Amino acid sequence: MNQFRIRFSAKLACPTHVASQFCFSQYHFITRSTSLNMLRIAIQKSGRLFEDSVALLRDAGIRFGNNSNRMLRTQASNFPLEIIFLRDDDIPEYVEEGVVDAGIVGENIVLENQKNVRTVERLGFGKCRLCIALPKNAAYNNPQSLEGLRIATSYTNILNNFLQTHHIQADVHQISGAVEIAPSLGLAEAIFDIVSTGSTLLANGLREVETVLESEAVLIAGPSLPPDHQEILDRLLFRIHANRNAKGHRYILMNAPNEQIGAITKLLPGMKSPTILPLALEGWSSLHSVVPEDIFWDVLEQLKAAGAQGILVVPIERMIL
Ligand code: PRT
Ligand code: ZN
Repeated sequence: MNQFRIRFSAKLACPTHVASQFCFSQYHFITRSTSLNMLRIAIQKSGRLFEDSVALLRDAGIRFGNNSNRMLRTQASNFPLEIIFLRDDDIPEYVEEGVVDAGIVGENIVLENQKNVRTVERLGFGKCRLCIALPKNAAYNNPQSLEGLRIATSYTNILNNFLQTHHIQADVHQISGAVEIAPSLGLAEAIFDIVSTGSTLLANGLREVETVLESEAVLIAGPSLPPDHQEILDRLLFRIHANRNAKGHRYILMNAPNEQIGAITKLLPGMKSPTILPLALEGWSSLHSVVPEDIFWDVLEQLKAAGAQGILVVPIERMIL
């Protein structure tokens, strides 16, 4: 074990040996990322973000083994990427320290942990909101209704920011789990926690009164990466963007009488302009274009009304703008 490893072994958290000088678990053998000529990315080891994080990388064409045998790191076979599996709460610190170059984690964790990291990309999964909730019959008009209340939460930094912004004095109680039961136990009059469907609040007789943060999974990176690592991150981002663009669009092909081409072309947003090819049938053409998913059905109806026939809609695998 070299000195570098020993220095980090005391600093980084392992789930079972937090800040232990004498722990020799695999966590403590993760050295600074700069020593490797590849990008090192941390994703959640298990939990709500694990599957989507793995899918994001695999959809980007990156091949690696899964962590079904509870391994802590793996190397991609076809891209200069090493994947480290961590608890989500530890990811911002590992990124700040430069032990990993990048990480995928909930924005709620990034804002709460207050580490020196930059958000490179919002990823569109792991969506949830951080809300204040009160017992369902408690009065609430505006944030000032929270004055003097005891509020239970695991997100004290985000909550304190919100209270300060609204000049509210409240008693913030930090608890690490099962926040929803705090009011029924008489520990607090309000809670501040993650809500997704709202069913947990409902089951505990609570109602959401204020949304403080809309969160989703984000890709974070250290404040400045070595140029070769930044270049690999840019390549990864390029692939993520190509997939996202493709998912948001459909490729559309149709036949139309030549006299309708002008009207139909006006309806097709396309990437530049539609491709128009003559059909073997005199007076007819085939038009090809790309249509954004969110306006797709409206455009389809208008195309039909404008005389398009034999309309085919095809999913796009990758789209580079
Ligand atoms: O083991 P590790 O520390 O890595 O994971 P964890 O247990 O701390 O986190 P995990 O896997 O539960 O969540 C990871 C991330 O997913 C969170 O940090 C959020 O960014 C995001 N996320 C999305 C959620 C939810 N949805 C969610 N519903 N995180 C937690 N919840 C919990 C919430 O705490 C509450 O208990 O689900 C309950 C509420 O859900 P509803 O649907 O009843 O409203
Ligand atoms: Zn966690």
